[in-house]
Amino acid sequence: MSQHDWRKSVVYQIYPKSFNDTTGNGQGDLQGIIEKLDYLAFLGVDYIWLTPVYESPMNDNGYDISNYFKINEQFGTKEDLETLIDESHKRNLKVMLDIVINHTSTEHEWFKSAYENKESPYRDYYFFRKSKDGQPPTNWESKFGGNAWQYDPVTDEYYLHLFDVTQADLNWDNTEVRRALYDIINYWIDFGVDGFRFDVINLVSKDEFKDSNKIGKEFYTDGPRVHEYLHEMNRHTFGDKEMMTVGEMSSTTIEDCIKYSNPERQELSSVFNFHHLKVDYVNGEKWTKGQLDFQKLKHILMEWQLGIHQGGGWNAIFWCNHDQPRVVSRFGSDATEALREQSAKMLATVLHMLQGTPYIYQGEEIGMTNPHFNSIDQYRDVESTNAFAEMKRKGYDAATILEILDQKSRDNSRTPMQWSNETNGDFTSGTPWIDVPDNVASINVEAAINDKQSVLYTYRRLIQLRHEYDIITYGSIEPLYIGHEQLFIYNRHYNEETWTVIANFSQKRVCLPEDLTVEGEIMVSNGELIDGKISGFGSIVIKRV
Ligand code: TEU
Repeated sequence: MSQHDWRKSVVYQIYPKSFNDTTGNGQGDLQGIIEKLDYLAFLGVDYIWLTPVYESPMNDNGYDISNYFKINEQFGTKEDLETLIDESHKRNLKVMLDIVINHTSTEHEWFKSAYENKESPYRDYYFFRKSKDGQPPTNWESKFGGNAWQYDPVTDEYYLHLFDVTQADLNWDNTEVRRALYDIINYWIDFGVDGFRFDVINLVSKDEFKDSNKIGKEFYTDGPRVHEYLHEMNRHTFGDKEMMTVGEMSSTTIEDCIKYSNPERQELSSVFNFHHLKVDYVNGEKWTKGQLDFQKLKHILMEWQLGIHQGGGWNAIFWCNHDQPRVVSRFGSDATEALREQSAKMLATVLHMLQGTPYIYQGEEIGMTNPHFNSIDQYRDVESTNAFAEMKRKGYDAATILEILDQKSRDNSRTPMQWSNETNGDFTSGTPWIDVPDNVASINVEAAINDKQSVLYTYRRLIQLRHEYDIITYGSIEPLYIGHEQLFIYNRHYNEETWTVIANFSQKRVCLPEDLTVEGEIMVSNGELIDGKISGFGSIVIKRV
């Protein structure tokens, strides 16, 4: 396989609003990203993915787009983005943009024309439907709480919004809509970007509008025409170009993800799924205080690794993104500095030795933690504030709600990037739009660069290994001792070679299984192996000789 095969790449996700502010307005910007490209080149990643930077009222931090051809002034200008792309390319970094086309903002021209006007040529760009016996057309729930239909009083109809009320779902069954969306993608291809991340792209084909006995997911997830649409999109846009694409797939299946990402089908290059991150939900409910179900985590990850490998698809692999709490606080421990360091390294190793394209979310590479906010006033995210109101309505006491938010809120990952131990972590010279965690004094990029034993150097090493050894990209996977209560162990096989990955998910020393030998060359490790025991949150990767 070629040196330049995109499958050997590692992606770094940037949430521009929280990355680096150069204007002092408390919010990050494109110039701020440009300033930090040398750092990303030092880390060694191949791609950066920017979450949406288009014009937007920012009710959902840019996932509510009002103009796909304009850059949000808060982030800068088109020239800034051009410079960002050029400067990235000089450093061998490629740039992916986020494409949000399941819905537009209700501030988008199309929606503004369609709303309160049945005769608008854009009315059929969205889903406007009549009420059912004075009730919304269906009982589907919005992913951000409440019914998924909003009333339009002038026309006496409702429009569908699977997310916030200001994010109206687009009608992909209308060929004109699809054509308009392909124009957007082609515009950014011509602009010079190298790839795309497609937001909730498996929700674009809606089935019948019928009541559900759950929340409605079955009527729009991996819907009836979704594969046809993605194939069509591929053919009309990036399909024959050298572009890496990844689709964000909500509540999907292995079977569908093979279809989305098997190259023969010409849909997308790779897929994100979230099943392995729902392992601390109680009875499948996000807004609960749960604990990691370690067996479930291993089983889900392995099922997806094996299934996608066999079906010729391709996984995007990740622990963190802008919607998820920090993994070190979540599946590791941030109780002490030593536990944080060890568990962050162990989690990095387990993930980066899997097959697929690894994504690193800004700050993960230095082991950033959840901020542990203790007041609702510190939260900004619309989903979190809605959930807070909903839990209050249900009678939860404030302390319990705060504990749940501390564990589950999307704001856990949206706090500013911690660059140094200066005021506000040197993220801004002004007042940050969301608080900087107290631990910025010790957890920051500057400190991490100066300490060769830091989490940062483990990430660097893991990226280098992927670039150097084909087994990590192409090798098959073999789960071992899957029922073990503390250890996550697997082999990778490629040609005649075998690598073994051993990771301890507990704080305590744990005995290795008796018949597991540790002979071979150690490729990366944290912690120690003494008398057949592996240290708390230790991990080791052995190349068998
Ligand atoms: O997220 C889709 C999505 O369903 C989730 O990750 C969601 O945030 C979570 O289920 C809530 O519990 C994407 C974006 O990543 C997210 O930031 C946007 O808010 C959402 O789409 C709407 O565009």
